[in-house]
Amino acid sequence: MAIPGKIIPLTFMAFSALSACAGPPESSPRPLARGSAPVADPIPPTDAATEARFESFLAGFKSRALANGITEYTWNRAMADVRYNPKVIERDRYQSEFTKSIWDYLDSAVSDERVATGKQMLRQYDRQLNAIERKYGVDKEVVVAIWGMESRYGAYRGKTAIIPALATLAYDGRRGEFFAKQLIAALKIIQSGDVDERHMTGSWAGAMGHTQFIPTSYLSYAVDFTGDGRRDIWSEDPTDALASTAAYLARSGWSKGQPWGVEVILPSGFNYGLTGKGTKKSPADWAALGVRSATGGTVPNYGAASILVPAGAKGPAFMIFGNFRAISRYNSADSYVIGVGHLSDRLKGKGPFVQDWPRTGKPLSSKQKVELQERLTAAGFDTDGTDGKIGANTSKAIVAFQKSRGLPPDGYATLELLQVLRGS
Ligand SMILES: [Ca+2]
Repeated sequence: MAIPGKIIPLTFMAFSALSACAGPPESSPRPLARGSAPVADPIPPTDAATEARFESFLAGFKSRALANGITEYTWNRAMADVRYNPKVIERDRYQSEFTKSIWDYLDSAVSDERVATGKQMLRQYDRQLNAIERKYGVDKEVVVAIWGMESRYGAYRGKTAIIPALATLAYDGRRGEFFAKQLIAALKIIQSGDVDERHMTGSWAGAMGHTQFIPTSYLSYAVDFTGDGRRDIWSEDPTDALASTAAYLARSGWSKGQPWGVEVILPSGFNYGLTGKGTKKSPADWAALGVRSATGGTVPNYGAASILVPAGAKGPAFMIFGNFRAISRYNSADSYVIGVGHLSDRLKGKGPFVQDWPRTGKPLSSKQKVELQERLTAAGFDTDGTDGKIGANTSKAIVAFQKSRGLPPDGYATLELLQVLRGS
């Protein structure tokens, strides 16, 4: 998820994680596995006033933790050395400003190096990956692709001590309630005996281990695949983490044998009003509208599909299936899902995209997106709010505006479009 060197903004796994799974009782702490997690980076100092406010926040938070089933013993042990981590807040502020075009993102997400390393990992962990695929029915290449995206195959699992990081973010309050829940979930993990507070490391925003599970996702989906009684996603051996990711996708509705999506060519004169996740048709119905596979032939009937044009009419188009949604439970950004999907295809030996991206265009900044929404709404094309995020309502408004001006209605937000609006 959101660790340094990763590109997607604000990425968090399944907010909707459901029940906490019943871990082993906390009364019997077991010795930790050998070769365990990286040692956490030291926490830089902060001013005394902040530290004091933070301490008093934690004193208040303790009763909430206890009310949620955390024992006095776990709290005292896990919180003993917790300090405010100013670095985490720095990262949090920086991350929220980050924007990148989808092609720049995919260039690094699915680099030749990442494809080559992924293939090497498929060979190295062949036995474990085949066993995981058999058990969960999720393509091993997809699991490995997520591993590659989340931590560069385990190389960047993160060395931030998780409990202080989550406590700092819960105290900070920008997304305080989210991180308060993660903190309680993290304490539950420690209480279960799967890891101790010293070995619970990860990225600054609480994502942990090879496939960067946040604590609530860990509680819901992590599995012990090695059979040592411990769900260990932190140590060198990636087996439990990879199996946990497969379990997560299986529970997110993964359909065996179905691709995430297929690159397609849209016919000239295609109605871009039909693009987006809101419209679903069978591959045969899309074929009847002139949509064909980019690599030739017809798209097999994998089930109901939508058409995505992530960079507008001038870039590649994709026919996406239910498994696109399953991957998006891991991280909801379309570019992330396309990155995982494409990397998995490359790991299966398939080639790069047939169509190229419109690389001359620059992505809009958050500020420009807000301006676009304001101008659209003022011009009578309601975007239903101006949050700086281009969602379904804004796309619809753009399509309506483009139609009114005789522009190709692809619903895609560009600087050119903003300039047209500024001139109107
Ligand atoms: Ca294990």
